[in-house]
Amino acid sequence: MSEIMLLVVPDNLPPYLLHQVNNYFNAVSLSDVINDEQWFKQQGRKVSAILTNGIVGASGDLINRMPGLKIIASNGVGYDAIDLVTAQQRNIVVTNTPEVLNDCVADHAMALLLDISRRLSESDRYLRSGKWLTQGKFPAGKKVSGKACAIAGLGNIGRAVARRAEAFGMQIHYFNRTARQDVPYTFHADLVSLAQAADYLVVTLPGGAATRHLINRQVLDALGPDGYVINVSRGTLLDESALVSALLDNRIAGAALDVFEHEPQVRDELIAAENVVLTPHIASATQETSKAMADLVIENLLAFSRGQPVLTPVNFFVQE
Ligand code: 8YV
Repeated sequence: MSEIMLLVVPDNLPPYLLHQVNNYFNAVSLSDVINDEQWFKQQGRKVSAILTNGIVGASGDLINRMPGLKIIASNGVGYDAIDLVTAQQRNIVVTNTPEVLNDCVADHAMALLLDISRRLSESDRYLRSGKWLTQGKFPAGKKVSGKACAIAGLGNIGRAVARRAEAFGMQIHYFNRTARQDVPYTFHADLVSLAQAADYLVVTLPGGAATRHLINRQVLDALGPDGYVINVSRGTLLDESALVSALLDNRIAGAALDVFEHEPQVRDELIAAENVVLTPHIASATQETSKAMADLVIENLLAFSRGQPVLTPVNFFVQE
């Protein structure tokens, strides 16, 4: 067991990760000490590592309560909830879990896309509630194959979505900070132009202040009454009020969402709407990928504890 004192920020670590953490480190749960000033005074300086995830992250206040902090290891690819400015000022290494979740997040994006378009969840509700017996055949959905899939953010996850959409014979359009030379897809320099070209607008841009509400009323109107929006990134990307009014006014055809502005709160209007598919932030959450993410978190922390370079540091200067 490493001598490192590790503060675990989330309450709900996946069981395998929790097991590994307790196996390798002297771990303390934040919820046990959060209001214990005495603990922070006496023990806080011994904490050299924080384990967190993409949702709860680590605030500047929390980071600054631990003068001996050297590493923040996050169980997730997105690090928008971690105060990188404070981490950088304090020379704290931040690690995340890139690559290992690309396939599952992209699979989930396609599952959402197929579900909202072919009305799978809605038809499931229809059957279970007995309406097939009383009201007859369920209304037709929309064909997916051959349509335009527009991807907002062609990073690793966006490209994994594009490869899957290609297999459905879809035309791929994308928006990215810069045009990519290594893909045959159609580049759009802005999101309105991307949405105009889209039957399905799949959001895979990173979260954070710089991308907040990029998918706004203007973009949704450009998507139009036959277009669907699918979000597997962060709820902050989508202006949810604009989304709700676009859905209620039928200015877009539907939305399939894995992420929300105020998780785990989800707006009543979204829950009530039939042309919406909702999943509780599970895009990466398969048994295989959860394990791969957990293993990477532990490898990063073990490397740090041995004085070796961490495997997947967040690059403070290239924030895609
Ligand atoms: C995780 C995520 O579920 O990778 C991310 O950024 O949002 C998800 O894969 C989240 O970090 C909770 O562990």
